[in-house]
Amino acid sequence: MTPFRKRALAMAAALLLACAPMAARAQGLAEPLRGAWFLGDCADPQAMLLVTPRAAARLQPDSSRLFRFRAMRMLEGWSLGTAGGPMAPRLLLRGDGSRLETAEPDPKLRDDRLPGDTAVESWQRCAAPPAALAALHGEGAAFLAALEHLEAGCGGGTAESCAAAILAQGDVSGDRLLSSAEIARLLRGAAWLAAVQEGAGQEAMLATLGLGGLTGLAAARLLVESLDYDGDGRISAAELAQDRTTFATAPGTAEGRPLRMDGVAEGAGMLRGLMESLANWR
Ligand SMILES: [Ca+2]
Repeated sequence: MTPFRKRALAMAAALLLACAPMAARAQGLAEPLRGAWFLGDCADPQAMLLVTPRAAARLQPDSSRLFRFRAMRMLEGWSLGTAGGPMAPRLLLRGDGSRLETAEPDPKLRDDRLPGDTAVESWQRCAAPPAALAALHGEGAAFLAALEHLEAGCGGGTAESCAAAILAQGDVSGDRLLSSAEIARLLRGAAWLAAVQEGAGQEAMLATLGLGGLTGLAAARLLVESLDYDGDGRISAAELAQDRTTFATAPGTAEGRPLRMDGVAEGAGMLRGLMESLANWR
C-alpha cells in the first residue's frame, strides 16, 4: 500500500471515528470558551488551542492533540470534557471570552478530586495570529466545526437531510452545489483532522497537507465526475443522496423512519463514500 493510500485510509478511519454515535449528546462548551486561543507571545505563540462546542485541538510545533468530547459537565466552575477512546482523556476549561484556563488532569485522578493539583495553563486571544499558523490550520479549524454540524445533520435524519448537511458545510460559493474545489477543501480538512488525531507536529502536518492538497484535488475531480449525474460539473444534495444505497451501512433505512443511530451510520457511510473514492484512487 502506498503511503498516500495509508494516509487516506487513516483519514477515512478518523472520519468514521469522528462520526461514531456519541455516548451522550452534550450541550457543548459555552460560547466564551470557543474559538482560537494562544499560549505565550502572539507574534510567536508556543501553542494554539482551537475550541469548538464539542472538541479541542491543541497544536504545537512538535506535536498536536485532539479531544473529541463525548461527555461534558460542570465541576466547581470548570467545564469538564471527557473524550472518547480507551484512555478517555479529560480536559478542564474555564474562561470569560478574553482569557481561558485549561487543565489536563492525570488519568489516575478521580473526577471527584478534580482539579486537584493539576497544572493550569493560561491562554489568550490574539488579534492577528501569525499568518503561517492561519494558513496551516485555518481549513482544519473550519472542518472541525463543520464536522459537528454534520453530526447534528446526519444524527437524526434521513440520507437527504445528511446530504443537505454535507452540502451546507461544503458549499463555500453559496450556489447550493459542490464543486471539485469545495470537495477538495473538505478532503484537506479531513486530512488535517487525521493528522491532529495522530499527534502530528507542524512539519509532518505540512507534508500531509501538501500531498493531500494535490492528490485531494485530483480525487475530488474524479468524485465530481462519478456523482455528477446531470453533468453540470457540480454535485447537488440530490446527487449526493442518490448514492446512499451504495454507501449506506445501516439496513432498513429505505422505508419508515430510521432510528437516530441509523442516521449517524448512514451519514458516516456517505462520507465514507467520499473517503473511499479517495482511498481507491490510483
Ligand atoms: Ca458551491
